[in-house]
Amino acid sequence: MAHEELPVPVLSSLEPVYGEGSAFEEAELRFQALKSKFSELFGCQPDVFARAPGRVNLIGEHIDYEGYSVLPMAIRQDMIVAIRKRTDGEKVLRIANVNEKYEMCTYPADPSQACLCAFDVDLKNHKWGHYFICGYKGFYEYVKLKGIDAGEPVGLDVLVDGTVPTGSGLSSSAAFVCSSTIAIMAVFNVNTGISKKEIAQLTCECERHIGTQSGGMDQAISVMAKSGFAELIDFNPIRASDVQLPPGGTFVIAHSLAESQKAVTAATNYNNRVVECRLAAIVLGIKLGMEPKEVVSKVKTLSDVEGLCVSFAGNHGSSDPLVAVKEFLNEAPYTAEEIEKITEEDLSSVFRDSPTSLDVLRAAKHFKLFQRAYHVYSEAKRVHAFRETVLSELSDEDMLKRLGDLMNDSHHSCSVLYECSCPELEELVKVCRDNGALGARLTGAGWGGCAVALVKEKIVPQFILDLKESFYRSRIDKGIINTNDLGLYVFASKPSSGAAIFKF
Ligand code: NG1
Repeated sequence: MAHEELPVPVLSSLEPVYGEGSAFEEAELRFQALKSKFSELFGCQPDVFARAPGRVNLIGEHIDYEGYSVLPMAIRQDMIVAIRKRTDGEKVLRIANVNEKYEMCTYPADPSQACLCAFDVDLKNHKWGHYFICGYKGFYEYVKLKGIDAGEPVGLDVLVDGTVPTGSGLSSSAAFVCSSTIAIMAVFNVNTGISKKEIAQLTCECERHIGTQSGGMDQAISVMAKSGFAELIDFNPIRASDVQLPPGGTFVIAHSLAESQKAVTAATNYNNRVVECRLAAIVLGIKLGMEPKEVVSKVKTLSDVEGLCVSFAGNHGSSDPLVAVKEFLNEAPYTAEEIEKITEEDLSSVFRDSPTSLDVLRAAKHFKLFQRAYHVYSEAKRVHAFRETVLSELSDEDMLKRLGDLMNDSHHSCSVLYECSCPELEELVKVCRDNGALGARLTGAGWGGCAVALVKEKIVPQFILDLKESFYRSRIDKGIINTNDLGLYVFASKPSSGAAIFKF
């Protein structure tokens, strides 16, 4: 059976996920600490645990929500959710964190209140516990849709332990939503018979409750990852294909120390780009002959009009959708009025069913359609070039060099065309390249967070030392970070395994 058709594994020991040696010992200590904190807080032991990893995206940025394939790998840093059903009849969810910086959050257990917005995920008052509620709301929507009887809602006690740095582009949010959703499914015994593929889709929809128009990459890799492999993730339908990375190269992840709060900045950053891509697709569709009314109702993403762009390119001796982008989209930013002349409809009416898109329209002064479409179509091609390079007959040396070049091109496009970089990331990427990386790029949504660098394995220790000197030293001196914490901000990473349920 294909890997994505299997259910999330239910394990009774930690080895299959954490391996042996020091990683295993560390995990054992973590689980013990989690159990004792749980009983200290709630007076009993958890019924079950679920873990889901963060990820680093190697290539394919800001294209998952446009329907294009991406190529991430899971990292060892993860989120563990310990959970039990309350037996005292109190219909309250108590969500605590081992890190005391995060205060305990409480919510009513009755899912119907979610529909009445009594505990609708409240963006104006963003709390860390909302990510658990994303999973909770999504779970109840799912069982209702599938006609599954999950029983009467009961109170839940939940304790969370995360090692994925937050706001870092390593998907702490998806690791949290996935581990929460899977823990809820496991505690209500509805996890058996549900494939990883279905859980990946469900958790993507769950995370949208936080208000970002998520594409699905993070949840897909967190649920479907396999130890030792990066994965090419396709969408519609979701599918994961193993990608064996060439020997001799290591991915080093380094934090720019600029934190990006994706949910809070959604209207000007993440969701803004989703809206700009939709507008670019709509304008292309109309310019390529579709009726404005038809385009507005049918065209959601740039992949929806790729066929038309390719046909147009075909008439000009090419198969590249960028030919149409260059012909039909202006490089100068568009005002809303300019786009409305083309769509023959108000933008607020085009997006009337999407409150988070209406927030974008209110915040935006103009829309850069040429640049966003150019990035998406070219980045989609780079993902396939990356995969083909890995499968090619090139020598390991040449292969690594080519992969590094593709990563550099991806960064350039993210920085210049998609404008999702920031000064700290620009400096860090340059420092990585100056210190011998074959390629380096921002990873994840950007606007802060981490860079990923491809480095020859034999120079990794020296590379990390050089990075410490040339990027982190001045920040340590300014007191921004502590020398002892450096290992949290810069580390080499191997592809780790996907989500799991633990019942001991
Ligand atoms: P981060 O912010 O790195 O978790 C986000 C999206 C992805 C993808 C990337 C950009 C969520 C949960 N994740 O990742 O789906 O669009 O940005 O490639 O919204």
